[in-house]
Amino acid sequence: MPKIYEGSYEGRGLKMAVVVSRFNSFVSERLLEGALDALARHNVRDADIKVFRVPGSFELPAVVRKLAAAAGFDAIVCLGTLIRGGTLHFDLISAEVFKGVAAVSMDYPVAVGMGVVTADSLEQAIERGGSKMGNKGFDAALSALEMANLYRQMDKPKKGPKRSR
Ligand code: INI
Repeated sequence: MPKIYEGSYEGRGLKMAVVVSRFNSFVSERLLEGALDALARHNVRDADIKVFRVPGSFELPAVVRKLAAAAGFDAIVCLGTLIRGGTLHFDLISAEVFKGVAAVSMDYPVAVGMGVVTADSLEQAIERGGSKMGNKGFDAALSALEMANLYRQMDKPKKGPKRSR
């Protein structure tokens, strides 16, 4: 049998940061509720969760990077809501947010859950904030837990025969 590495959703003892943008707060606050619900259901203690609020999604990557560099967290959950308007603004911000957060997840050994909704309309966004299409904040928190546990497994020292000197 091959040795399989796979993270569980167990959150006991994990230190979590949640970064949420206030823009389109009607949806983003539902994402935050979903993320906190997922963490509570998987045994993360309130005392081990810190929530950071930023003005808009554009500000998410910078704060996620600062938290990753501070190294006190096992995982960071990133939440925001981008809704397409009539100009290029949405496309420019969305691309930077996703690239920026992805770069942090590759530059630092910390798990990052991505729960930024990108929608063509408010209706689509609401569907992803706890209605028809689930809650992307809940999903992002679960992914963050799984990845944090996977990293823990990958970092465990390998068991093997003791070498004689
Ligand atoms: N920020 C969002 O989180 N969602 C949006 O839909 C959005 N739109 O469309 O403008 C948005 N803009 C604000 C941006 O993220 C910054 O906060 C702002 O530009 C100040 O730096």
